[in-house]
Amino acid sequence: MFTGCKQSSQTSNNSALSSDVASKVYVAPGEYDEFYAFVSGGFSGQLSVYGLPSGRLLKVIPVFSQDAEKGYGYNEETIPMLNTSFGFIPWDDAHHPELSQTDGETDGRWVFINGNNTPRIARIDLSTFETAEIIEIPNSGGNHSSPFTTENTEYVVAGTRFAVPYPQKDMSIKEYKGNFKGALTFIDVEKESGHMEVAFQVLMPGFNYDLAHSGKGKSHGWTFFTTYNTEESNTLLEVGASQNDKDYIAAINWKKAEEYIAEGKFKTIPANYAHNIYDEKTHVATSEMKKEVRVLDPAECPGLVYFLPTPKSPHGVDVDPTGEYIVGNGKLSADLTVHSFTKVLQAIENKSFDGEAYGIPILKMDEIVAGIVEQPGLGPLHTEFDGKGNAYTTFFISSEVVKWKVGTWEVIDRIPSYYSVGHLMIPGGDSKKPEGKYLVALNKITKDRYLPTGPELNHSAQLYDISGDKMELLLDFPTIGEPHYAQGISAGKVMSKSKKFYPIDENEHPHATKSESDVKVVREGNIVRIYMTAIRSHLNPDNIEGVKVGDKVYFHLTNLEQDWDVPHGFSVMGAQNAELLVMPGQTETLYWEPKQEGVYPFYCTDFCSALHQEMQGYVRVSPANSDVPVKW
Ligand code: K7E
Ligand code: RUQ
Ligand code: CUA
Repeated sequence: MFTGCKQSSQTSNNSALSSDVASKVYVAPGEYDEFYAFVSGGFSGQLSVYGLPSGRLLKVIPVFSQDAEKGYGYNEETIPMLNTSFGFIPWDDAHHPELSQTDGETDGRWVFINGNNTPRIARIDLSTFETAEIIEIPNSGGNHSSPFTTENTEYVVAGTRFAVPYPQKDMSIKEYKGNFKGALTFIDVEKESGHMEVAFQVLMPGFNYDLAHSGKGKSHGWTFFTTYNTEESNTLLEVGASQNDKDYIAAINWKKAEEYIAEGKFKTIPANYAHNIYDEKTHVATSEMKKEVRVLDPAECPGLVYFLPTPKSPHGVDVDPTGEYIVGNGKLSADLTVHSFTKVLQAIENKSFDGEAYGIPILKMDEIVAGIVEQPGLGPLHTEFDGKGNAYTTFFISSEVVKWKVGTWEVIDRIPSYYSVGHLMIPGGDSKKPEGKYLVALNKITKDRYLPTGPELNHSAQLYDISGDKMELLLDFPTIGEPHYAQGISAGKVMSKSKKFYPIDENEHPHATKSESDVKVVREGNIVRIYMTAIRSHLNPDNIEGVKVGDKVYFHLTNLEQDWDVPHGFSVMGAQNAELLVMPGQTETLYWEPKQEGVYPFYCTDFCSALHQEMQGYVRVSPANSDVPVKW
């Protein structure tokens, strides 16, 4: 029997919430949140932005997927952003947002995110909250251990999940072992502009490379990647990947890699990958195809890579704020293994190896382990830090977050998650300076937490207060797509840089119309370009004649507003490509192929003023052989 609004069994534990919980998440109308949270959109291909502690959704930034709401991937300016060596790919699976860092601290300039399926890394500019750049990763498959940054954003890394033939070619899958390779890619990020270039790849054995994190402090200069399927099995059905009771964390000395590159110890191999940049001045994206990549072979580069044995298919690898401890979250293990970076360096110096794999030395596990967190839970996936000497690990199977002490390895608190938590996020929790006030658990299963919405429920995030000794659950909020990782940053670091509009006199779009007196319609063969402006409250020109069936029509709409939050939208009846949503001072282009004669209305799609409904007009479409002249 239905007994009221509260679902009886599962939510009963909410009665344990203390009475001041509501005030801890209450952000009064008109007040700002304390933190931004950037949450991956998983299979939505996007990145969502929330305020913490309120859990309010502030924005969805389209990255790898077309977004009709903003015209992203539909307008002519952003279509090239989704170009790849496989053609125009308007979808991806986005997993790990990662904020740029300076001196190991989040700096609020950019956030990077990986596309798994068609290997790509995007950079989002946090002054505009727009995707500024996307680079494809060559000879990679399932770009999962990405895009973790180094301490000064010298690089973001992109590790392949799947080993693939390198370079790609047709061959039998049965010949996987020894022939398929895993490329770990280091992408150079330019200090000022943030522009990305593939600096080099390290060609690794055919394992699966799952996750990564770079060193910091004393381990600055190194990046750690977890591996699974170190048996190099081409099938993971049944036993498959879990035969070995230890897999490895691959430790890459990228400073050493830079030396080898400088000495010319690399091979240049053919590669085919797209690099797409959204130009800051024109607001037009261009796509360039790159043709080769520099590759380092660890067997020929001593000191470049070491393997750290780590029990049972480690998933996340997380480095504590000092850079000393490297946590391997062995997802099939009951314990958490923590390595000491100091001991790793000693073992390397003593050449105390336990054999090698493909020329890569394997360290002895008992010589590098700093400590073991014993039996903290089941199915550890990811760990973050609060900057006060504590670590927090998610346990997928036992569905909880466990707090433990770095150095003593004792469990000091645990709290359930609803349900089956994957990643977790503490603002700055993977940097040198965590802002350890809140923790967000990103859950895989929602079930009875929200009003039922049919078979599919939005994934749930949960906000915990971690400022005291005991973790406290404060809030549930739904997310978009599947949230894998997230990043958080105190609001002040971002909002001070946030742009309010684009100065119209700096608009260098090739088809901009900077004044209403310059509007026009131009025919070149069967191409018709309509140079239109929008300002409250008219679209100009609003009566257009001389377009014919079969023409290729470009509406180049410039928004002349110079004020915060006054976009104008645009679409025309029968438009094949969604709409435009043009920011103040910007120009965007809607491409349209009229298929039938008639008179077609168009209008502004964003309610912008009292006379918004008056922002409308008509375009007349005449038969292909008509002699109606172009007029406006
Ligand atoms: Cu653990 Cu793709 Cu980071 Cu999801 S992965 S949980
Ligand atoms: S109109 S305010 Cu369609 Cu009522 Cu929107
Ligand atoms: Cu412009 Cu509505």
